[in-house]
Amino acid sequence: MSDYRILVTGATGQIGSELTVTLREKYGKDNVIAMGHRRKPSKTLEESGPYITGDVRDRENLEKIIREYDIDTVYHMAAILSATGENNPQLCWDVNVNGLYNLLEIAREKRIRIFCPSSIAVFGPSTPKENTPQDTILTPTTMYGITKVVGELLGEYYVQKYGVDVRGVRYPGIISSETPPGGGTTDYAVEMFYYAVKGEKYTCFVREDTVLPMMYMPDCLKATIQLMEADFSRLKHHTNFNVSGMSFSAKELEEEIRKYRPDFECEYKPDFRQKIAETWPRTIDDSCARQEWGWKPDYDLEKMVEDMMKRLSKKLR
Ligand code: VAH
Repeated sequence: MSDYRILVTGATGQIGSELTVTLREKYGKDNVIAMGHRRKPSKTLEESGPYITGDVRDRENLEKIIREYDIDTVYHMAAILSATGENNPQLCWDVNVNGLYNLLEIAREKRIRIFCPSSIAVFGPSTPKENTPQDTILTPTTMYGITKVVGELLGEYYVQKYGVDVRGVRYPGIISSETPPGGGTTDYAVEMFYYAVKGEKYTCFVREDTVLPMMYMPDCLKATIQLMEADFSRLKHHTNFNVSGMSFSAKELEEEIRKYRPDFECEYKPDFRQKIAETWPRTIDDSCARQEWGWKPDYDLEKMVEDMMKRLSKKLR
């Protein structure tokens, strides 16, 4: 066990839900407070430890929670993702920027540590698409991407100006079997599995030749916790580490899944999310994360699909 006192915001989300359970296994269930907002928590989440509802935009209530639960570390997973963010840019800004600002101000006063995820959505059409560097042009064209650039810069400002311990990684698309994603451009890479296992035809909302950086959930959780356990004084970057597990096209994913479901059918009907996907990189250079805190992914496309098909076949039986 440990003496960490952890709050996970966005604990009912795709990453937050599995991160909460993993942190509870590692640090003790009563040391990890899960906070959700609108989405109802799963039975697993509710039964695995303390669960509260809250809104990261409500600074007073956030301060009260951090005080009452004696929190010293926040994994700030609450966010409006790229596709939802384009349908409601004002809400996206309010949650992603004002929510983080509230936490940073509390962290400045109470000396708490913050993990705040960024995303490959910080890159835009003018960024090199292959082997995208750690330090490069950030001109995102989505409100979500803009809020993540602001988050990286605001977090770094609090590191330099106030010595607050703020860390983050630029998540690629995350694939998982427990909690479906909500409102992301990369959601097709999860939905395809569900349709294949249910024996239904899938209509993919990006083109078959769309290639994006992706990561399997076990690697996502490993990167998150590994960065938070690294020696902060050894980090050159703090809030914006490039990390990646693999890159593949929607067609390559379809073909890998078909090795397990030969009758699986997939058609491609790009919608507004195709335009978002086209502004993001195809492959990522994550050498800084590897050098500064020992990052190394465990899953590639084949290994991920094999594990996902096993888990979903059991879950959806
Ligand atoms: C999204 N899953 O699609 C998120 C992620 C890189 C993509 O940030 O918006």
